[in-house]
Amino acid sequence: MKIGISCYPTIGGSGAVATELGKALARKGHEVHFIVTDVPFRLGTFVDHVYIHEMDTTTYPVLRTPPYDFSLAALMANVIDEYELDILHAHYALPFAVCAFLAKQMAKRDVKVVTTLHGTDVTVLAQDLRLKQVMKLGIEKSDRVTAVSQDLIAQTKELFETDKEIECLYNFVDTDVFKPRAGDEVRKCLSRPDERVLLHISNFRPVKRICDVIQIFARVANQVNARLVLVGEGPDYNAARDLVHQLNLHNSVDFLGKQDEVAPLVDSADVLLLPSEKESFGLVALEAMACGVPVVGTIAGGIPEVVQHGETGFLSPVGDVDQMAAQVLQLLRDDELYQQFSINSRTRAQTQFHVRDKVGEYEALYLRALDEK
Ligand code: GMT
Repeated sequence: MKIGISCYPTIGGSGAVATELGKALARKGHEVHFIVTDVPFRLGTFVDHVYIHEMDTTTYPVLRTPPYDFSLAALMANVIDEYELDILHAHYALPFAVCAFLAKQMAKRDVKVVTTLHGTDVTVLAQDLRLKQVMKLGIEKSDRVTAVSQDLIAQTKELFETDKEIECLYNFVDTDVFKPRAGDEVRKCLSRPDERVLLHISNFRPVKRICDVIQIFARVANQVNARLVLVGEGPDYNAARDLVHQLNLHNSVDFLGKQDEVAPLVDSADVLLLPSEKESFGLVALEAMACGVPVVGTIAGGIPEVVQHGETGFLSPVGDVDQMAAQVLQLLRDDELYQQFSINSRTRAQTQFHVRDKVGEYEALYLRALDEK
């Protein structure tokens, strides 16, 4: 098949999933065209059968804002016709599904539009009633719609009051890349030999509750020798730094900023913390599980569909930092329990969320879309 993919190329779960999907499809011999504003961060080195079409938009003094979405739709239409695309896969309802709808009207070729909902588009952007109308159009005019968890499907149906069929296609992980610690090199750089390592990776948006991460760590570090590694940047970065200083934790908390390649960091951790208040899936939780790293997080959104409470990690109500700290301590103090959770985590990632299986599910979905007149 010839497949176009449009996504946010910046660091984040949706961009990572879209890019890994494109790479995996290309490795299976499909022709993949990324239609993007920048080269996606996870693309890495050259991949055969992958083509990048970078968008350029018009700026002119009379235009108060560049017509970004129209430029993207026009580029999509060009790529559809020029490269004879069969499928255009939009990751995020806004703007990509809407641009794809526009492109379909402009293109001469009958491309099928598949939209994948990743969460923020539905749970945050749809709060704006004007955007909600536009997003609803994008969703309903797509030939096929998928969401990354059952929870996100339920939320989408309720928020948009739509009967549109939405299929659940879980995110996936390459368990050859995310695997239990290969060597101790990164771990040695991150921490002292006697320290336990807690890790959090996110874009530091308020929904990630970064201050809860620090409060959990403060309680854990009070009992055991531990280090907190924070990866990412975002709006709550300064609040996080302030809290670390206020709690006098600056000698045991490291801010690593944005990192393109997270696998060596994830596999160096003992526990991943994900205390989000909204999370459609939690890709980083899956990546941790693939590395055999148990997750302590919240019963929020799609997290319980990824992390099994009492099997691969522990989940608590949002904001219950005391309980989450107690759960981290339970894992760190009980070697047998820790080993069992670690094995369960890796097994679950390999059997339920393997890239090979999920890419096969996307291919089947594309073929079903193409079968429809
Ligand atoms: O978590 C974020 O804020 C980034 C966001 C994104 O758009 O990349 O992640 C969303 O999509 C990921 C991939 O499907 C999911 O794993 C995240 O759970 C989801 N984030 C939220 O729902 C808050």
